[in-house]
Amino acid sequence: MQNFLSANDIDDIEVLAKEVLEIKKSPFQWKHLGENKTLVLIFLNSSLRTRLSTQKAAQNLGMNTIVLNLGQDSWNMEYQENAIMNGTTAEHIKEGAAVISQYADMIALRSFPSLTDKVSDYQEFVINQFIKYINVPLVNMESATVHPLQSLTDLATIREFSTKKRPKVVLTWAPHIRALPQAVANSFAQWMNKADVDFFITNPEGYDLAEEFRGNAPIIRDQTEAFKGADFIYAKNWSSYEDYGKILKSDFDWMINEEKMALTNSAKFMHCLPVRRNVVVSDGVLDSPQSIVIQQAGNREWAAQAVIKRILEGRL
Ligand code: SN0
Repeated sequence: MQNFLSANDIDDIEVLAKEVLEIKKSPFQWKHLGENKTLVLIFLNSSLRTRLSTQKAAQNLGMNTIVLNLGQDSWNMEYQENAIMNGTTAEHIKEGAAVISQYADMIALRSFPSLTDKVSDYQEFVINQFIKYINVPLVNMESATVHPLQSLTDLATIREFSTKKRPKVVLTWAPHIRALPQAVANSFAQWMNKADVDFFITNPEGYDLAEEFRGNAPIIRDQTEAFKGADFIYAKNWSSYEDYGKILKSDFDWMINEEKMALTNSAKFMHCLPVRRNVVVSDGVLDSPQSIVIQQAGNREWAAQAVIKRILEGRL
């Protein structure tokens, strides 16, 4: 089955990023590819960009789309095998997933981590339970550990805005008031490690990402040092992986501001959104011409279209 779960499902991510930018130039020439086919989008969590861009991408390819907010519009799903279902869950994933795939030619799923059970989250328990019981391809719209549609968009956006062949790209941890998943940061690191860029990570102690995602990327403890000469600043908060799901110390000194951006090589500022103003990043940076967050979000549509198109063509 051709699932799009992470960078590991793609032979050459740079080629796919090029396809994203090609599709952007002329997106409506494959209307017949998805004719009479249906994409069911399942959300276990909130979504704005992913919800809209993935539907629009599928529609650009001629597909029908159905959106299901699981547990809100439908029955609460049970994921554990051999569960005695005398509690709050009314439908087991065995029937639920099998039934959904009766109506779908492709399924897209968003399922955030629990942030309490590290083993289950990092084994991708929920998305794997879906994969086990569906019989159509699955597109990951952010799972417990990764957000590949976002990362593909990020790589394409870097290529679109870069004046250099090999730009310096810095992933920086930023403050937040809530414990957020590591997925966006994990995924960005995984893609950047495979891309033709000079990639660095800066985060406070205790916030190192899992080795399987950060790879050999240098971790620089001094944020201002990391920013020097950067061509792209990619900001994101994440909760601790080591002390799993915890906020160790809300260090608001790590907010991205104009002073820090001035240390860079006129870097472009990127964030996956939603972003909390004046917590993660100052108004001054977000409202400056250096910020490309809106263009980045716009590219979500073409990235989703590139992935869905490849699956429809059977060449993911
Ligand atoms: C999610 C995350 O993984 O960090 C989705 C990002 C695409 N972000 C949030 O949950 C932000 C919520 C908040 O309260 O700011």
